Amino acid sequence: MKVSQACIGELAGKRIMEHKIVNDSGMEVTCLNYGCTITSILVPDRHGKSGNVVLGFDTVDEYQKHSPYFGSVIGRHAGRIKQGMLMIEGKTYRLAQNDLGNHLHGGINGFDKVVWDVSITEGDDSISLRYSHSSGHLEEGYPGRVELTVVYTVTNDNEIILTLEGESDRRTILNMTNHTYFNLSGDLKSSIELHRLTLKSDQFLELDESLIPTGQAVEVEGTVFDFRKGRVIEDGITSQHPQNLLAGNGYDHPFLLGGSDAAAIVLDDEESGRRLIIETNQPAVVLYSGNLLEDDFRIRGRQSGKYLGLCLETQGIPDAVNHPQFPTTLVDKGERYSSVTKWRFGLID
Ligand code: G6D
Repeated sequence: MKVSQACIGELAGKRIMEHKIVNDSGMEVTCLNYGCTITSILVPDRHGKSGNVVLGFDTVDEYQKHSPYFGSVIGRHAGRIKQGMLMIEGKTYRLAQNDLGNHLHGGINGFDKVVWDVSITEGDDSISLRYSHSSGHLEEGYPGRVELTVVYTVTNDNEIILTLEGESDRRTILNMTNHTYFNLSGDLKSSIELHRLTLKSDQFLELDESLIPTGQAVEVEGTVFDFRKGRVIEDGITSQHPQNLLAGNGYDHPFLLGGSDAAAIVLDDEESGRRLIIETNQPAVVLYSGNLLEDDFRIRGRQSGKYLGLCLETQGIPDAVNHPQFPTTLVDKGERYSSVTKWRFGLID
């Protein structure tokens, strides 16, 4: 395996570092310390032809101008929090309201817009990029000073292991994820309507009109939210189910996972033969099918637009602070928050 690095600019007095990791079978992963952003993942199709399977840009300027979180780490809290209102130990905190009066994805200057410190660790069969950042008390309104690390480990088995960790000096909330948009066709050859998802989840969370969980978990049985035996994304795009219509003709929903790593998530693209298998220690995964992707910019030459990529954001449950029936996203002083997710790229059997 080999890793190379280059400085591609400067932001707020810090160097923007690009790292490119190539494993022994030719898989190539490129990342920036701007938002711990994964900008490109090159893996082969069934004919051995390599192609990029994620949405991303080549310049930081494009990320700043156009990116709806392409490939970036999200925090302190992924998803929405109603009206940005956070009550902890009887004290109310007002988080940045950056989405129709609600808080979304860590606020105006969330972790996706931070220039992180970065170091490299090389192992026999893996190379890791270790990003670190200290988020100050009351940044974006969140209580607590939090020391954060994000580690991306690329292995010779065509895996990327994402380890998102944090520790706070007082009780706060932490719920991080990576917001990569996958498109397994390779180099955006087609959009993701015919991608097939298999997800062993019995329930999804109903959303209200501002896309915040109502607190109601809904059985997937008999609906286009039932991915237990595999289903193409197009079913939710063409569906008249009120929740698909509400999301802008598609999915934007948290699905509850069984809490065990056995709840593997499998994404297939029949055309190219590429397969992505995701395992996680998180209680939920948000499936977002790119319903709201704008079409006023280009992505490496290809016009952007709805359904050009889909996200599988493994995480805690959005707005859980306002729904005590959900697993909590609160962390105590000195408690180690740790989210571990593994992406494994291969071919459909
Ligand atoms: C929209 O509702 C969706 C979010 O789920 C997504 O993360 C964002 O676009 C990029 O706000």
